[in-house]
Amino acid sequence: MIMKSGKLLLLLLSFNVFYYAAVNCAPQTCPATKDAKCGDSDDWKAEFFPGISKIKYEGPSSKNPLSFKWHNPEEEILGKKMKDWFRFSVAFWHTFRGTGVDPFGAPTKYWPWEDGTNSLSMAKRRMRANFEFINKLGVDFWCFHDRDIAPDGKTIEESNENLDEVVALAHELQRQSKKRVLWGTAQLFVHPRYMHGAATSSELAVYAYAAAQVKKALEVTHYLGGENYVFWGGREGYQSLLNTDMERELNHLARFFEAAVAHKKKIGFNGTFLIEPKPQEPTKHQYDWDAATAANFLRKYGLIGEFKLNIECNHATLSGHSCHHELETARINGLLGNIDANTGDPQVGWDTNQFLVDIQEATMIMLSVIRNGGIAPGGFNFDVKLRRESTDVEDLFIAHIVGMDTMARGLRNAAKLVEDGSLAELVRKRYQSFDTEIGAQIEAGKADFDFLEKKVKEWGEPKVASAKQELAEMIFQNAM
Ligand SMILES: [Mn+2]
Repeated sequence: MIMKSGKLLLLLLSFNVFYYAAVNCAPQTCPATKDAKCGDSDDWKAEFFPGISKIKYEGPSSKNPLSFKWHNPEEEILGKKMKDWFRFSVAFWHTFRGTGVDPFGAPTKYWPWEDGTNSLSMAKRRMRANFEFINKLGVDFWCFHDRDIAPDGKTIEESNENLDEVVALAHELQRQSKKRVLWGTAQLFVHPRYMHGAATSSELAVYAYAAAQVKKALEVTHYLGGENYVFWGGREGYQSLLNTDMERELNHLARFFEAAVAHKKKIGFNGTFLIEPKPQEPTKHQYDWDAATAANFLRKYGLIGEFKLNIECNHATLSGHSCHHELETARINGLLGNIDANTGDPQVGWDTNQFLVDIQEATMIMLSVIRNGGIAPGGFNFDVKLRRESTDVEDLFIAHIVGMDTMARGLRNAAKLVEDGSLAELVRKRYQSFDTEIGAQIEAGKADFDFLEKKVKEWGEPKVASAKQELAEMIFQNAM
């Protein structure tokens, strides 16, 4: 019973958003450098990551943990630079707001530049750290939630002013570094006002508040040159159908998205809108359950041309699918827009947001991306956090490096499979009975049941060929 309620608590609470509580109970850090560096100012005289220089490609034989072994950004694979296949992005919320707090334990990470507050000056110092990090890591993009980069105010006006101040700094840091926003988003799940949801809240005033927050988040994403905008409906779902008008909530969600599309056009924002499916956690049932559910929602409400999907691998496995399945479902519906490159743990039942280090999984992901002709204007966002027990500053780099190297190995392997062609040939052969005149008639919708019944009488019992699954697995594995 204790185990059971513990697990339930984890399911409800494990998204890493408890830094507000965490910050409040964290000791005032800046231990060694308190006088020199921390305080009311966002000044930080020294480097945030001293002793770590720009991460370079050193090749597979390198033993240097602060180097790429497989990701060689300028190298061409299948006619495209590796960096352009991936468009890697750092997620501000996990990398700079993650504290290691979990439902049973206090924060474990006290980065030297943090002063234990959620002040505006701290937000700006943290933004400078973000840009030093992405410069040294050598990624071109970053992603953010509004409330993670700037503190919530007492009123929406105050929140917007805080956001404007931090965004102005980010804009200047982007100009200096030539880094870009892959996507922005609004955090519509931490504040208690969103306890019933945001666009699907039973409270009209909360729906309006969410609209105002998304309006501002869209505007700052546009100002920062964001290439996409994401909707992750963390609390857009239900805990019980007994007290929920599901039809009305879904209608409200569609109206909310329509209004977002209208505002996007009004301000001239050309970025792609992305829905991020996830089946549950923190709600019992989230409306954007998986790619197929989200696609059906978009079709029903006539929004199919206005949105694509941001597929997150850990969300895929939570919904009972593989990441490859979700990517293929999005791709064949023309909806593959972005990938949140992470993974779960097969022995743990919640959204652990771990760095993806499984080379076979990375290869399957890259097979989908190659079939999709790439992922731009989306990219690979590291919606990923360090384990609670990983507490060194350099772990932030090591984790991203192994995540990037894993995807790079996936791309190299997938390219081998594409160039070799045996797997594609196996699939082609499997369906070759349809590469006939009658097959063409069926696929064109010109073969009615009377005609097919006549053929069956002519042909007799069909000969059925082997699916050759193990051969497919052998070919796949030989590319690793
Ligand atoms: Mn995500």
